[in-house]
Amino acid sequence: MMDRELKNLEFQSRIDRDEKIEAKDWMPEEYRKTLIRQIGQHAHSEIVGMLPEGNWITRAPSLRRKAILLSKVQDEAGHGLYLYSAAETLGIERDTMIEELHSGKAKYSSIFNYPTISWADMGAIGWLVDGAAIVNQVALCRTSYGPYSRSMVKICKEESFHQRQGFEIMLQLCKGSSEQKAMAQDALNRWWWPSLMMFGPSDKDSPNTAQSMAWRVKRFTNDELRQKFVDMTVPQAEILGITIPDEKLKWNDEKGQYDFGEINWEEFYSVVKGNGPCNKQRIHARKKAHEEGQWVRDAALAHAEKRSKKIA
Ligand code: BYC
Repeated sequence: MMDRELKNLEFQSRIDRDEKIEAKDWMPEEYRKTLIRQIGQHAHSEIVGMLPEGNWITRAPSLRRKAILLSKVQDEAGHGLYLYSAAETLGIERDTMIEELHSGKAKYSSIFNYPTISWADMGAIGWLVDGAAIVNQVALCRTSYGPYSRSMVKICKEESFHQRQGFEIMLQLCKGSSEQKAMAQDALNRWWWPSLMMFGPSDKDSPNTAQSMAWRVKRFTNDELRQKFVDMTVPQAEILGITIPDEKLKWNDEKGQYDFGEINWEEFYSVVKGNGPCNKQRIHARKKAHEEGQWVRDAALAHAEKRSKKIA
């Protein structure tokens, strides 16, 4: 048997025993590539994900809301940093990942290409988008790559606070005037379907799922996680007293889960390809921030060089 084949077999049996793979361990090149792709995309999503909410920091309705939103958005920056660091352990440079985001080569979550047009969108994002992120990320706490799995544990703790703050905004609006309740309903109408799309294409159209499941990079398929999210969220909408915009949504007693309508996959692929309502705006904002931060990177490098000369 070839050396590589043997190594692959050994690697798979470590995965099957649920051992964590660490940065310096041998791994198949395709495993490394898959992780760089997924963790890189995940990191970019956190950073681009700061933009739609950042849009409301200056317009939050009270000082309390402003302080909470500000720290939530800062948390997202922290999540991005843990994830870039986790990806770097696989041998990719952060600069390369950032270039790939800016050139459109690397993806980020489709959800952040939708606009945030009212304060209720801050509630809907926390409740639905962070809610979907938790369902996905709790599963990723058991992913096979050690550095990714450990960063997920820390991120999930903060994410559950984010989800509750979003739900609380929705609850306040739903207990308020009829105009406020209508704002909450409108936000749910606009964010529901894009939130379901966050889980990715349906299993039959997901090219990466089978291999990622075999490597235990993913612990559940896209459709399994989407179903968990729907089952968890429907009772929460009932508490709020607002209606999920899906006529086909119905409890299925036999399966013990909710049935729901078909996702508009045309819209999903169009957003992923760069043609969503805000794709261009988001990449423009990221490039501008990167260029404007050049002096900070230059200063940090100059400082590091000076220190290393002193130590030598
Ligand atoms: N948007 O074979 P598939 C957050 C791509 S941030 C765009 O199923 P995979 C938050 C996919 O990359 C949360 N692209 O892929 C932050 C693949 O393309 P490539 C972000 C998508 O990787 C701030 C192709 O479609 N979470 O929570 O097995 C404020 C085929 O898909 C999307 C993560 O990134 C999408 N929605 O499964 C608030 C979680 N879906 O790369 C909140 C980590 C799929 O082959 N990532 N694509 O060209 C994952 O769990 C998996 O990568 C996915 C996709 C489930 C997303």
